[in-house]
Amino acid sequence: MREEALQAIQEAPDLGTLQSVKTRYVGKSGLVTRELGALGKLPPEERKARGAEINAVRQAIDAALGEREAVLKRAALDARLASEALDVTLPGLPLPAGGLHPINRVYEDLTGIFGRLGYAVIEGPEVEDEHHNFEALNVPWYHPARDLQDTFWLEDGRLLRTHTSPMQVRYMVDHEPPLKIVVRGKVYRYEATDATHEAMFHQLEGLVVGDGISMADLKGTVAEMARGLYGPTARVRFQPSYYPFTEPGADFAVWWENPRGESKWLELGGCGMVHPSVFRAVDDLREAAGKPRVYEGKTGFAFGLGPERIAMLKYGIPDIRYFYANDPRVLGQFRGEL
Ligand code: FA5
Repeated sequence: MREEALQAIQEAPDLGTLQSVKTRYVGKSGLVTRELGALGKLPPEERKARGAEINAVRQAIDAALGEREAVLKRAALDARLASEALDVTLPGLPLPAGGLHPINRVYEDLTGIFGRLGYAVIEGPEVEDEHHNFEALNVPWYHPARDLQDTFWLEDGRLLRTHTSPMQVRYMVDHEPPLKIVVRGKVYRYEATDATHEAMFHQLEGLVVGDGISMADLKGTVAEMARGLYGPTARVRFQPSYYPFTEPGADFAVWWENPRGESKWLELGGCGMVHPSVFRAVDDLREAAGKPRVYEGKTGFAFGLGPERIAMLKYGIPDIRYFYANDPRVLGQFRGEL
């Protein structure tokens, strides 16, 4: 039995087999254990010699089991280490990298410029109420200017904001002058789309309010923005225009040219001095909220522009709809660039 057991131990190929060999010989009802149990049935004079004999066998088996177990454990560990080894010299796998959407890159440029000029950068709700989007901005329901911004109405009477200007009102209701903010975010208009018009697009709104703010400040600020975008020789042009929430109002354009010699006036947005009716509407809302009226006698300017126009020229994108079609051939060109 001894030789047979030792051979089985030596030949056990893995720890599982070794365990069953162990059970077979020295387990609770193993062969050796049973022999030991049977000692009691032997006549006393044989018992001692037989006991010593079996114990020697058991010791030999235990020792062999211990050795074989150590060897097998070592082998199992070696195998695991070999299979889990990392070759740190292998070149890495390319990971799919995202990138900033071109509109966000233009926003980064713009908010960088205004951030350096000390403006706070804020956002606001895309679902608006009629009062903030129109009424408080001096556009009552019968005003023809409502036709200029065809509106997506929601079932509960609210709407998708048609411009970022309602944030002028919200911010002034919550803050006292002086203040300087730019608002970034999406706006929506119920419009037929074409190469330069989308039903969802973006705006950057600016608002500065204080004492003695003038049209000269507005022009200087827009010129500074243009220099920030297009360098120190950038030129801006203002043309009289009409917005119910400004008086006077203007449209502004920036002279754009690229190294290939292409150039044009880029109509960027609208601007003007904040209309006194807007300050009045803000003070009314403040009063209703238990806050002091603080906007009477203040002056300020505001502007709103479309970053899509800037991005189309900057990146040579011929159709605004490419920005939002989620075509990887377009957006993939901006991958990995931050
Ligand atoms: C406004 O939305 C005013 N709230 C801007 C403003 C703010 C004026 C503060 C005065 C004071 P307008 O509708 O012109 O104005 O839009 C402003 C800019 O948004 C446009 O110059 C253009 O760049 C962009 N824009 C307008 N409609 C679209 C459209 N459908 N698709 C893409 N860009 C558009």
